[in-house]
Amino acid sequence: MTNKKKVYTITAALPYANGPLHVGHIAGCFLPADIYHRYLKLKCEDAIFICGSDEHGVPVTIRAAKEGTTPQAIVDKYHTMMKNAFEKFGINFSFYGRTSAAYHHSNAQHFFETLYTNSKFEEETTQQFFDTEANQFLADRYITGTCPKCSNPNAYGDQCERCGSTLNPTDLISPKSTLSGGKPEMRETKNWYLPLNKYQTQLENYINSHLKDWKVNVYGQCSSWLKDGLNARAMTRDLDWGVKLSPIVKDAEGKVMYVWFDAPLGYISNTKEYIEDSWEKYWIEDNHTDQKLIHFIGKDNIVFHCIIFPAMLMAYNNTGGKQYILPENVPANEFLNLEGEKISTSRNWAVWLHEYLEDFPNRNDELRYYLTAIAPESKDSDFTWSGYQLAVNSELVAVLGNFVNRVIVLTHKFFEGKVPSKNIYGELENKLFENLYNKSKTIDEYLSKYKFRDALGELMDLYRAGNKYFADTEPWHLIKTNKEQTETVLNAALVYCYNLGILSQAFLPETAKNIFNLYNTSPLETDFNTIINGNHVALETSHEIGQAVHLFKNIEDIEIQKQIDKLKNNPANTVQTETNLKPLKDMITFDDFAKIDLRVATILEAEKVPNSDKLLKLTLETGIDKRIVVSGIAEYYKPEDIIGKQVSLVANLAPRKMRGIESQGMILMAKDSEGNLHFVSPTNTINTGADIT
Ligand code: B3M
Ligand code: ZN
Repeated sequence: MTNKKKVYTITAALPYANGPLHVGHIAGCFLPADIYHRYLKLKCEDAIFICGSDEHGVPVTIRAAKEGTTPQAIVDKYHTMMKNAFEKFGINFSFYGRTSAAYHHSNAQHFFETLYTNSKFEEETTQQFFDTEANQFLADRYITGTCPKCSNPNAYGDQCERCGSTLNPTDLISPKSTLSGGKPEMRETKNWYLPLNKYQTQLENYINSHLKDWKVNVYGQCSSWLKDGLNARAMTRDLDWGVKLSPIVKDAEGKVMYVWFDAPLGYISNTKEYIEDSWEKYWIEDNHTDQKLIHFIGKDNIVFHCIIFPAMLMAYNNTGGKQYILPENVPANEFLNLEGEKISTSRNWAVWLHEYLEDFPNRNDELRYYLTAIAPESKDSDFTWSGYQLAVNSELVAVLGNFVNRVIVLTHKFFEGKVPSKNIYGELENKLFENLYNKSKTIDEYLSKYKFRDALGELMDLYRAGNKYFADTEPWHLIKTNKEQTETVLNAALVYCYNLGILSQAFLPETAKNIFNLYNTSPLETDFNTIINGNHVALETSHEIGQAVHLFKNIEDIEIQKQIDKLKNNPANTVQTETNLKPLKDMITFDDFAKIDLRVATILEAEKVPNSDKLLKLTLETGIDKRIVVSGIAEYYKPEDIIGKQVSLVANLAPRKMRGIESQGMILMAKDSEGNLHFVSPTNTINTGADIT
């Protein structure tokens, strides 16, 4: 038991091959997974990092229909695009596969067959919409109609995007097939269900055993699902795009596996394809191995990884065959927003990874840094271009790059580019290294608990301490009076900086490599462990280092403005027309209009109005006074996110009491087609109180 050898399988959610990757995907799971995998490798652990494209599911077929091509052509295109972007960005998968590959189909079929022949499925016949013209059953997304709740004429069979209600296709008033436009008819169809209820107790025990080591958001979602009681869920669909059921399944004509049945099996197929001979070491229980399976995902995938996939594995294990291990941890992230709004691929409100790589060549670590520093680990977070610029300029350039540069430059200036002798370290040096040992331990601890943001913060503190050491010792003055002492200072700084390079590898791999290049050397495999075990890696006296180069460059305002313009001016965001425009109001005269006093105000404070889901109480600076305005925006903006925001204020509206609070004016909001409210703000920051004319 105690001598079991640990092995790790790290997975990142298989991205759908129906569009390119954006920063939300990267921050959500790929980057933390990559950092964690690199960290395990630095610790000399046996770890593999498995991912691949998720190529099935209705979204792919819809995309294909839209682009007038086949699903295979769509997934070929996006699989290649994503794989290239990952490679270029330095997400270092051990293996990146795809679920349309034959090896995955046969693995998923074997799994399904095993459950089928061991009677682990329940067969159920239901009525479903069928398009007689297109001659196929209709997935929920293929049916539109009028929403019974809000009368939106374009609601989907699974959801109304205007009022947010979850729907069944049969709830729609006058349903229509999106394939033929015709009225679908009801037909009987048989599907195979996994009775999740049969695993309720086993799942409860499993989830409860992780009360302490799983993130609260993950554990919380799971227990609330379990509390509601689990039902049987269909694991097959009437579709022709997906993994076909094997021929031994009776009446399987025209059916494929539900995409959430085959996709998680992709983790296994891809491992098998990667290491055919030793895949079982990572997935199948045995007496001498302690397997750790860690799934990095976004919060919308929690139930699939923590309930449904484990239930599938439990069902398989119950057949008496190979015994699969269950996920050890599922450190799901929350969402990353962009400039205060939800990332939306359809509105093109996104920072696309392939575009970033083109616009900011050789600046991978800058994005890795910023996305880790703002990682949505425990709540949603916001990517802003100005935040990115600030992180690069004031942290990477001013703190990290500056320290490394000074170490190298001073060594050349005073000691011909050779590591000077250490002489005897004094109090300051001992303190410097003591801090290094302590913080490295903390970094190790944070990383082992998936707290990447905190770990990175500690690392940056170490770079800051390097700058502080220079400020305290002033080698540029010291050299004039005490050469021996200057040797000690630069020896300490060089060694310290090299050790920081070693610690930086998991977060900033390119930067670490650049540091090692500057030092004309590279670390041993065991060096990371040396440091986190409370020691440091020394350098040989007289070892020659290379010439200084700047590791990072400032990001100029103009580069940031270009990105913001690109976001805001893209056609999908500007000429998006409302589907349900309201009719024009009666004509008014210019004098009528001129009565309205409109001006720019800045939000100083914001808080929720007690007992109201909708209202925020805002304190506004108008330039001439400070005033309270109550605004119905609580569902769209969090108080803490809007401090400092400039808004348009109707300043001469007669005061009104709302929930006992006097509201002195009204701020203008624009309502999008989904009913969400957005501030109407100046495109550049201007003086508060400015007239809106
Ligand atoms: N493709 C959903 C997503 O990308 C899905 C993940 C599959 S992981 C097995 O959000
Ligand atoms: Zn609705």
